[in-house]
Formats: sequence, C-alpha cells, structure tokens
Amino acid sequence: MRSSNHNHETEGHNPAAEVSLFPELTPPSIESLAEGVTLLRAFCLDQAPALFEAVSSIETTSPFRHMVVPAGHTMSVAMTNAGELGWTTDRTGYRYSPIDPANDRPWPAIPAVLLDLAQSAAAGAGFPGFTPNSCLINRYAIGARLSLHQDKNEQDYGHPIVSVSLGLPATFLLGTLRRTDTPRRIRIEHGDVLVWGGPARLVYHGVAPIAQGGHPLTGPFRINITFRRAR
Ligand code: MD3
Ligand code: FE
Repeated sequence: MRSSNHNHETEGHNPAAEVSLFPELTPPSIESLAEGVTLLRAFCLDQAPALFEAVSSIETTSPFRHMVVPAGHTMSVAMTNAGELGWTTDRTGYRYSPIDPANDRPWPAIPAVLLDLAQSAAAGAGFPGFTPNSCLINRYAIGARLSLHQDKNEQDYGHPIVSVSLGLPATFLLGTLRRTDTPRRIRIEHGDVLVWGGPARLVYHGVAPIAQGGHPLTGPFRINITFRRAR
C-alpha cells in the first residue's frame, strides 16, 4: 500500500539499508506549494522502473500519438491513456472516451503498480479513497511544452488529480484561477508526485519547454502520468 521504501520505521533490521547522516534532507518529503497543491518529492523513485515498464506495456496496444486541438494545431506532447475513460482531443473538441480512436478498442486497464501509487499518493495528501478511472500519459520530447490551461473536462471537481513525473526534469507553471496572473515556476524531477485538490483543482497550469538532456530510465523524454476520476 505504502509507496516509498525510504521510510525505514516499519521495516525490520536490515544492515544493508543505507542510512543518511542527514535524515531531514532524505527524500521523500511532503511540501505544500499552495492551498490544495501537495508536492511529494521522490515519492515514487523506488518504483520508477516498474512504472516505466507499465507505461511501455500500455503503449504496445495504445501507442503515443500527437493529438489535434479544436483550434487546429497539433500538440507537441504525445499522449496515450489507460483506464475506463481516456482523455482525447481532435478538431471537434476535447472529451473522455472509453474507446481509443486510434484502434477502436477500449484503453488498456490501469496497471496495478500505477493504481496503487495513485491511491497512496492521494491518501498521503489527504484524499483517502481516491478511485481514479482515467490515466492520461503525456510524453514530452526535448522542446515539447504544454501551454497554460485549466482541466475542466471532468464531471466532479471534488476529486483530486494525482500527477507522477518520470525522466527528464521540467519547469512546471503553477498559476492561479485567473489566466492573466504570472505563474510560479516549480522544478519537477524524476520520481516527484503532485496532488491537486480542493481549491487548486481549477488553477491554470502548464509545462515550460523541456530542456535538452538524457535520463538513464527514459532517455530523451519526460513522462507525466495523471490520474483522474473523469465521471
Ligand atoms: C492542476 N499535465 O495532463 S501535471 C494535463 O506535466 C497536464 O504533463 C501536465 O496539465 C504535465 O492536463 C501537468 C500536473 C497537473 C495536472 C492536472 C491538473 C496539474 C493540475 C489539474 C488541475 C490543476
Ligand atoms: Fe492539465
């Protein structure tokens, strides 16, 4: 159930376990960035390879693709989904759909390792009993970005959104409820998990263009996995 292995207090004696001289600097840490925004730094570091494997299994049946937004341009971020409902966009609009339009089949089920992580992160941020039915996976190549937007296609804003970052780091743009307010810039790294709920659920947010780099697990990509209760 618990997702991090850095917490030693429930483990039995293990002479091989690493011990930090500076335990207060040892991840994971829990940090409130704003009302309703909880950053769980390095929360999923230990499971990262298994999470990335789960993403690889999803993309074998529902591959990453660059979707078109109603305004007509193609997103720089490549996307796929798992779960009962997947978020899609095309010229006709944004929607949640039970069927992947690329193969006319249901999206793959959310792998247990992903679902367990989403639920333990939500609980750690004060949202016990989170039952996501939608898992959107965003893949950023170098230079890809996500412009400032709100997530408004879900039915009930009472449910939080959990987001998991793997691979290349990103500068996350954390805005307010007003589009014109200058967003804060937050550096998000491999293994970080963010939980957005309550008053933060409708804030504007985005991702600055991904900087050049390489990551041992994901290579030239950043992977972001968001868990939602869409309906
Ligand atoms: C704040 N994804 O998929 S994750 C998205 O890093 C999206 O790929 C970004 O924005 C990414 O819609 C950001 C963090 C996130 C996700 C959803 C939110 C922040 C949010 C919904 C409401 C408020
Ligand atoms: Fe979003």
